[in-house]
Amino acid sequence: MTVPVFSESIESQHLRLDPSTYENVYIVGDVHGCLSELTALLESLSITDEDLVVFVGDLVRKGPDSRGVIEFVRNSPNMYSVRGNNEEKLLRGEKVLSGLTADDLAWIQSLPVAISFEDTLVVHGGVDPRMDLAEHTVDDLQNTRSIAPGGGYNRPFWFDEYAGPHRVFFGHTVLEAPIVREYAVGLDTGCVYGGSLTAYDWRDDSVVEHDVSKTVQERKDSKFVSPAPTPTPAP
Ligand SMILES: [Mn+2]
Repeated sequence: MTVPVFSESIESQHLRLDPSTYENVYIVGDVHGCLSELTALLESLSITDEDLVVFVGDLVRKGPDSRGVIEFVRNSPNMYSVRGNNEEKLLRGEKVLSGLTADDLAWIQSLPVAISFEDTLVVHGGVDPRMDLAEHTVDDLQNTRSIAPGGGYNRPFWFDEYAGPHRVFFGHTVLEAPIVREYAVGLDTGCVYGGSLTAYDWRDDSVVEHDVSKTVQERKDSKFVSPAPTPTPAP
């Protein structure tokens, strides 16, 4: 088992969990305020207090009920989330969400930027295979996507090149379908853009998707990323 090693400032925002104390373990993609979709997904999974639910961040913004999602996760002792770039925008005052209290913001501030258990690492954006994990900043963990010159949406993305040692679960990059590879599992299937909300059953190694019947916010198809080009071959 490889425990991730971060810089001191990240380590203080790294939550290490023990999955053995939970029955089922699920990791859930970007929720973006879609409380009813989240509730429906968790109901379909028959989640109880004995199960662990970890979110990849971006609980908030763009969808109809960010505050409701915050309340729901905050009041669920068996649920944890990393802080995504959209939570960070609220903390930095770059975006404002009406109705958020000082307590809500303090809770958002308290969220870790990395959660890990066994060989699993959950971050919002990703890890950059060109750097040592210990060199990553909050911004890196929340926003890493393209590692091509010019960045943006140019391939390759970090998960096309990353080869472990951790299995990194991430959101941030909106995908046509979940990406499930040996060392990278992408779970943002664009719930708020009329895609689906995806959970990964960690014990069963399987994907559970909840289809969203209505599009909450339009998104250009070009910004949905296809799972191609070439999956990392299993060694
Ligand atoms: Mn997102």
